[in-house]
Order: sequence, then structure tokens, then C-alpha cells
Amino acid sequence: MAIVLIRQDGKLDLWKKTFLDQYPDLPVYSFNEPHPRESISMAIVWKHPKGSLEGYPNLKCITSFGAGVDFILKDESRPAGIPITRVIDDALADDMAEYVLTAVFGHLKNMDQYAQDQFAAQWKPRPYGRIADHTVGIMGFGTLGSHVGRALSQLGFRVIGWSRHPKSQPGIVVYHGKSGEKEFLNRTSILICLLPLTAETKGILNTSTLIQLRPGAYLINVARGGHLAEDELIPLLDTGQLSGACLDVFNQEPLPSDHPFWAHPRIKITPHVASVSDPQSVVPQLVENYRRLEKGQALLNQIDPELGY
Ligand code: NDP
Ligand code: OXD
Repeated sequence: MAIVLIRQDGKLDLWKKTFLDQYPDLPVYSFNEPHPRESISMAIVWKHPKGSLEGYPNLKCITSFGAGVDFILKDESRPAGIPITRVIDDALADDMAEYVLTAVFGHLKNMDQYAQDQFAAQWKPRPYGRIADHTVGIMGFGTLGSHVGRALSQLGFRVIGWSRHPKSQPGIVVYHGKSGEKEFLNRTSILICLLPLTAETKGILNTSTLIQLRPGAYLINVARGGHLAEDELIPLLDTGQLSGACLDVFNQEPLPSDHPFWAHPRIKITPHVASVSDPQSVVPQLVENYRRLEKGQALLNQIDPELGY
């Protein structure tokens, strides 16, 4: 049995080195070096090239290097029926909370406008918002959403959540399903999307949902670009229904240089960096699953391919 690592973002060597630093005897290979294809039982992937999961006759598990698995499920050339697992990691959750807090406070205190004023040498005090003014709605109240919700709630924000199933978290009302969606949206003045990208959630951030938010609401999308109907965002900003948007993820990444989002003064763009799997922190759980595979034990953090998360 052995592991193959498949990613093309320049971090392959760092991941392989971290595996070997922590587990010197581990049979782990990069996909772009010669490797014994028959021995590979686990493929760990991030935005892998199409077709790269073919030709491993003894593959028993496909693992995402990150929390999301949408890119694995959309690869129709992957071998069918093989369990898929993902990362659940405290550092990933903390990093996500830190990113979201930065975006929320930047919005409250007009930091984007001041950055633009600075380049125009413009001294222009603006009214600022306060924690007490806002209800933060978190769409997708799972591992990351609930962690972010706790962090905001501890700072005094009114936080509400939305998930598929009912949930309870102290001090936070969590709505669920279609029946809970309207009230959740109507109460929200800052919307954070932390849903997985599935057949049900694709395009969920569209005119008919975003129009139900409090007027002048702020949107933070840190989930996937496919959640946002990108063509519908700018009209909502231009009418004032949304006061701004902070987007970390896009339909096409990198965001094409001629995309209208780049030039819009009320859209803040970051290059899919809200929270990034840290090899030091994540490698032990990946190896734990490899050991479980070796022993025929149940895997950690397995997703349901039918649900898509
Ligand atoms: P989880 O699977 O732990 O949580 C998903 C949540 O979404 C759950 O609460 C689930 O409900 C809810 N949900 C799923 N489908 C629906 C639906 N149709 N209607 C309502 N609620 C729904 O995922 P994580 O929190 O770990 O991660 C969320 C996403 O964040 C990832 O899939 C990934 O795309 C993105 N991400 C982005 C990063 C970045 O850097 N930008 C970094 C890491 C992750 P229930 O609890 O009832 O099942
Ligand atoms: C993830 C991501 O899914 O970084 O982990 O987007």
C-alpha cells in the first residue's frame, strides 16, 4: 500500500517533505515522479488534472487536501465507488474565523473606502458601524460555519445560522432547510457563505435570495465561486441592496484579468486564501486515515457523495 499526492499549485514538494519529515518510512509519492501504480491505495488531491485518478487498480480512498470535495465529485473520470474523505482541522477553522473577522470589521469601519480615499489623497470621515448594529447570518453552519459563528458571537455580534438539519448552539439561532431560509435571510445584515458546493447550493447567492437580506447588507463569500450568480452581483451593489461584497472564491480561478469584479469599488477580492490547509497541522490526520485503510478500519471525515459534502 502507498500514497500518491496530486496537486499542481507549486506546493507538492512541500507536502511530500512534510509527510516524510513526520513519517520517514511512509511510502508517499508525488504523482509527477515514477511511482508503483499498483501499490497506490490512497490518492490525496487538490484540483488534480482530469484523468489523473485513472490507472490506480488498487485505489481504496480519495482524499481532499482541503475541506471541500466539490472538485473531486465533479471529476467524472475518477474511479467510481471509492470512499472520499476531507480535512477537518482546528487550524483551518481558526484561520477561517480570523479571515471572516477581518472582513467583517473592515466593512464596519469603512476600511475599503479609506484605502481608496488614500490613493485619491482624500480626507473624508465616514460614519462607521458597530457590532450592535448587525445580525450576522452564516449560511452553512457546519465545521467552519459554527466555528466562525462562535468567534463572532463571543465578540458580541448577534449571530444566526442556516443548515440542512436543525442544530443548537448557545446564543445562536440556527434556521434550517427551505422553511427556515426566508426568516434567516430577512434578519441578516452581514451574510457569510460557508456552504459546500453541491447540486442544491450551486448559485444560491442570487438576486432572489440576496434581495431578501436587510437593505444595504454586506456579502462575504468564502465557500466556492459557484455559490454566487456572478452576473447578478453588480446590479445588487449598484442599487444599494448590497453595500459591498468580500469575495475569496470565484467561478474561474485565478479570476480573469478582464473580469468586472476587479474594477468595482465595493467588491473586495482575495485570491482564495481565507484558510489554507497547513501541512504541519493536516498531515497527521491524513496518515491516520492511511493507517486505518491498511487495517480495514472506518475512515475519518468521510463525505457522502450523494449529498456532495
Ligand atoms: P461542513 O460539511 O462541515 O458544513 C457544511 C454546512 O452546510 C453544514 O451545516 C450543512 O448542513 C450545510 N448545508 C449543506 N447543504 C445545505 C443546503 N442545501 N441547505 C442548507 N445548508 C446546507 O463543511 P465545512 O464547514 O468544513 O466547509 C464548508 C466549505 O467551506 C467547504 O465545502 C469549502 O468549499 C469551503 N472552504 C473554503 C475555504 C477558503 O479558503 N475559501 C477553506 C476551507 C473551506 P448540515 O449541518 O445540516 O448537514
Ligand atoms: C478548502 C479550501 O476547501 O481551501 O479547504 O478551499
